[in-house]
Amino acid sequence: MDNIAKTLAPKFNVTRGKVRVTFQALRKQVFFFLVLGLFGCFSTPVEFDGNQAFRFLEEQCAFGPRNPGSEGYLRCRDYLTATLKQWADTVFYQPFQYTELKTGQTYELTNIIARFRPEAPRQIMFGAHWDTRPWADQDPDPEQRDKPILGANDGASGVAVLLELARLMHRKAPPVGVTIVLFDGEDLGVSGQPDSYARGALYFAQNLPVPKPEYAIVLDMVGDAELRIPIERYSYRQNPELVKTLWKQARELKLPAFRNRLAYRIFDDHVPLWKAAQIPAVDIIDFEYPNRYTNYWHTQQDIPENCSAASLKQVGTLVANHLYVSEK
Ligand code: 1BN
Ligand code: ZN
Repeated sequence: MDNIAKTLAPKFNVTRGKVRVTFQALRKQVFFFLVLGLFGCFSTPVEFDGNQAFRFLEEQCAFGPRNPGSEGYLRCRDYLTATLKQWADTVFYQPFQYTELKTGQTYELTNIIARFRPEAPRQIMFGAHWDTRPWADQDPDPEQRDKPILGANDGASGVAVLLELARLMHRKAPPVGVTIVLFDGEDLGVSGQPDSYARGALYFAQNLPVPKPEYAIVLDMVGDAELRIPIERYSYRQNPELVKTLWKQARELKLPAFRNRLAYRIFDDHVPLWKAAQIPAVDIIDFEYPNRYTNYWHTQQDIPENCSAASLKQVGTLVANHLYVSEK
């Protein structure tokens, strides 16, 4: 018997034919399981490398704007595919078409899908959009509004966190099966027509190429250097339990960006996942970029300098701990 087994083995006393466990041995056992239980509750948080995630953000931005059809888009698609292939069990494309409303142009688009432990009985999913907006239509300078954005935050940030999560899952297999979907065609929408956004998520949900996951966590605009993430309203409607679990976990992990209040309603990739496939999806999004007084969203100011490794680390820490601690 090894030492632990010896410590745990109760000492028996035989009195008038009855087997009795001595009080001392029982006390030792209770103490041991108490300590074990405490370690179970407060297991070491998983380390997430925010600096590495930030390098993934910079690498995407180094291709320039990644709006559909552009040179940066095609080169970035190859980069994301090759990067995920290093770590995932399988990587494949889901091609689709979309005719954009502003110019009438039809685009060939691609969702990029990477799977980890596809044989596992339980399956969950993480998503982020990899395309960037073809127009900086919110830019204060009218001259800039027809030019594409760089999309450091709106595009690259969510993907960067998921690439680092993929690298982590290669080193330590996740406790459940995980599908990462990098959606295309999220940002070809026109104002006032929410259905013209999130086209890749809609196509994915209408043509599920993987077994339906139990739920999805979508990341968008998570790189803002002034990160504040309230609870997005569609998320709370679609999956209140997951929202409560995530925001509680953020409090326990002392991640100050996560704010315990309900805020805006954003038609993002999580909405078609729920509407078209009943995947209860939650969006982690900071829509006030950088704050309520200034707006870099859909402008030429959506650049790496306005994002931070510390912000990516907070979001990555939450999703990694959710995956490895809550789902264990
Ligand atoms: C998020 C980032 N979205 C676009 N870029 C989704 C969105 C759709 C936000 C409509 C506002 C309005
Ligand atoms: Zn956008």
